[in-house]
Amino acid sequence: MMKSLMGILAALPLLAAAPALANSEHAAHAKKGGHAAQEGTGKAAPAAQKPASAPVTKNGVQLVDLIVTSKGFEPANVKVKAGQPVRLLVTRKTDKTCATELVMEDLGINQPLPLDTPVTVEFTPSESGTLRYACAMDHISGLVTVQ
Ligand SMILES: [Cu+2]
Repeated sequence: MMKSLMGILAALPLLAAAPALANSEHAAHAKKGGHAAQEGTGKAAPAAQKPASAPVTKNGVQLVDLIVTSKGFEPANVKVKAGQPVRLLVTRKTDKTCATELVMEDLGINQPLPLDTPVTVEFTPSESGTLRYACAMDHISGLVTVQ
């Protein structure tokens, strides 16, 4: 009885040290991975470049302004809360890209984006996750991160 207990106690410092090592390795790996992901793919990944920005909430509706520029949808990644209505106000400000509509397949949304005209896209995300939207040909895309 005493001996096995001693064995467990002796093992504890090892166990305690292991997660710390694993964490620092993981962090380094994640940093490397993120960097490589940005440089590696030739295809633009606008969602990875900017941190998600939080929307303004008014009368229980999460208001998100999106503009379409030559760089794509800006911001390309927005963060919203699940279970609360979201209203995207999308204004296309360039005629030089093919992003003339916003298609969000997950929600069956296909919203034309007339030039220089704000249009609203409304939905209520039911669960946390990532909603992707893009132009009709899926060249230019953005993300709504639901938490
Ligand atoms: Cu396109």
